[in-house]
Amino acid sequence: MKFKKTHDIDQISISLEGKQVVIGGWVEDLRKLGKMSFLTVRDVTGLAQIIVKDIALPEDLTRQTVIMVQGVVQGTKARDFAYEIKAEAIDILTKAVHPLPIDPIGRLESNIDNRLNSRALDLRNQRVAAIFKIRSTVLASLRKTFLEKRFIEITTPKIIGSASEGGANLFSLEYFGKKAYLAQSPQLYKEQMTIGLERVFEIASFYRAEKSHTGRHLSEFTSIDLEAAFMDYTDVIQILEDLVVQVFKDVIANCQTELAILERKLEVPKTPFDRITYSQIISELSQKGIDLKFGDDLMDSHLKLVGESHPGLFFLLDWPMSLKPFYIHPRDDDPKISRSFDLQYGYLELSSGGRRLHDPSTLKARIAEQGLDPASFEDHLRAFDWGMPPHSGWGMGLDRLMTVIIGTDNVREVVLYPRDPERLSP
Ligand code: AMO
Repeated sequence: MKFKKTHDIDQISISLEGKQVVIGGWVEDLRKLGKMSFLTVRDVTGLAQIIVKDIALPEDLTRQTVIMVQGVVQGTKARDFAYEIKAEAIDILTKAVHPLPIDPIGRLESNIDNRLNSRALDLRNQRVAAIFKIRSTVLASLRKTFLEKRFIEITTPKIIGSASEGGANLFSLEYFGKKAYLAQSPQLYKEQMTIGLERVFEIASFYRAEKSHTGRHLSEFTSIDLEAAFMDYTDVIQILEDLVVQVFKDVIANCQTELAILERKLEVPKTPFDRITYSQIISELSQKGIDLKFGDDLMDSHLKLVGESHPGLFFLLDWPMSLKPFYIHPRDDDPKISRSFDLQYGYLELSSGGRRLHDPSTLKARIAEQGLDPASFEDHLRAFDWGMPPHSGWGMGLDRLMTVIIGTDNVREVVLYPRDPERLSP
């Protein structure tokens, strides 16, 4: 690099007229008009017009080549720009080799597979970059709210020795001669952490070996997890509602440019979100001619119908115990009903959670009842003899939340390098 970059493009304005600046970026467009050339150069913050007049334009300057431009800020007649930079020197840093696998400006549409195969280049498309800038704002917003509510951020292991939730959806791997698994959730660890830290959260990747080919399932997804001592499921439901509303507010406040690029009009969801019980849903479905008994799971086709009558955000509460994992607590007034919930966006499940069993003997009985091997929960169960407080929590898929914010039905759009049964690279 011959020059030292002085400004991001959005830090330059006509108030710097006559001043020398150095920018670094990628050639987006290139037009020659007689002895003059116009370049547009983009960095992560914006697009600048460069006028090349008194110096020679480097030969073979291809689109997407990385350059640094030293020049002087001046006024412009161009409609789309508030200033231009008259180039004094151009330093070519790395040439982009053509033909490029996709059109990074998005003038020519590429299918999602080609785009994902060239993801780094895909990010030069402003619509795609906007999605990941919004994702960063969402993460910052979540952390801010968790910390304000006095939660402590934790990091739990992703390589584990036995299944955390039971079930068969685990990736296994060889671990120094032993069998290990990739964690499908931080469930057991986050529960244990309520002993020492009381209120915890984690935002991390987890792994599900499900052969699902849908717009909402990935083999590796980002989970936002919360667990809190001395709270019931209604308390953590309220925290989840506050958190989601704050995310919308922060995205609206901080991502106007990105939302405009995406042509996305986002509104703060109305509160309180509806709280609808499983039994209510069963009777709604029966009015639509679907006859389900208490204890039947809601299949995709049922959830689609539910989503038609409840298109926005709502909590689906009080699922039958028989449909819930071993750690979920029953209601005192009816032990067949659990203190559990899902957060739905129409038919899409964004989060699930509930009050947990904290009494070791009840928990052991539930593990056996569900046909799980108590031996594989030995380490976990020991902690329940050390003063386990009553606690509740939930897990929410960040990627699914992002699809709601962006307005897409494919989770692959909001994950940089999605992993699914067909996709392991790049
Ligand atoms: P659950 O299995 O329902 O609950 O997962 C919680 C949330 O994580 C997201 N999610 C996924 N997102 C993308 N691809 C997947 N394959 C995938 N699987 C799950 C969903 C889902 O609602 N331990 C409990 C949570 C708890 O009770 O605290 C759990 O993992 O948005």
